[in-house]
Amino acid sequence: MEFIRIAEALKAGKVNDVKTYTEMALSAGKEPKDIINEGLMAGMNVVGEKFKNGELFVPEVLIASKAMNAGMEIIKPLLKEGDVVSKGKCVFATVKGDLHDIGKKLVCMMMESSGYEVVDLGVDASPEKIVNAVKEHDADIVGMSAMLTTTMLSMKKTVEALKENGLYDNVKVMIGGAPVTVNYAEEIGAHYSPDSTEAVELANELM
Ligand code: B12
Repeated sequence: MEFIRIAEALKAGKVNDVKTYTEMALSAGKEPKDIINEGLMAGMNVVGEKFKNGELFVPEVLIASKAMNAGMEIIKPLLKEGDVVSKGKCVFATVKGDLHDIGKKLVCMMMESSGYEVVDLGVDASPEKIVNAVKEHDADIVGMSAMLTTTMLSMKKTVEALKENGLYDNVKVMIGGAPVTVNYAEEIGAHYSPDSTEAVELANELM
């Protein structure tokens, strides 16, 4: 019952209700990892599917993700080591010269709710910044977003920089954004996904 209430409140983007029901579930003795998996993530998975099918739009997804984060903030300090098994470490960024971040944030959020650890470098990230973050965090996946035809070129530069630094063979590169195509991804040595739900499926295949 507690889990259903959390999932329903998350789907409706009711941030305060998600907080309240999460706290109530904890008071009722529910395990933090069950609250995440059967409450928060169960709700978010439905949101992801509906977004993919065109039944929900960006503002609703952003509000749902805010509700998810509100629940996660309460749970995070209570998680025991081993409760959440990380599927892999990812570094995400919108590439140099590009300030669009709504799509990238959605992808990051879906990856996190699917069990990946995500380091989000924000927008306007240079190849050097991305390379340094991959080194620092020993990343398994690099995700790059570009929304402008002009900034797509920075994706290629970043792949080249990963190669020059001997990192390319140890990391999977995923790219996306409105002007990006599967052909471009193949050309530069990366993997493509058209949206956030398929991005998670792609990451699962690559890992
Ligand atoms: C919102 C928006 C803005 C906002 C951005 C706010 C923000 N915080 O992001 C603002 C107003 C700042 C803006 C500015 C500009 N914009 Co603008 N913008 C848009 C708009 C309307 C929507 C983009 C969006 O958020 N879509 C919703 C999200 C959910 O979709 P998405 O980003 O595509 O992401 C999904 C997938 O692509 C994929 N994905 C995305 N990233 C990644 C990464 C990985 C790794 C993977 C696997 C998948 C993936 O998954 C996401 C979720 O499903 C688009 C129009 C459009 N049709 O795209 C124009 C658009 C992208 N903008 C455009 C332009 C020209 C500009 C400006 C140059 C305008 C100007 N003259 O100043 C500036 C550039 C600023 C800069 N340097 O970046 C053009 C680009 C044209 C081109 N082909 O180059 C577009 C296409 C509009 C148009 N038709 O002209 N913009």
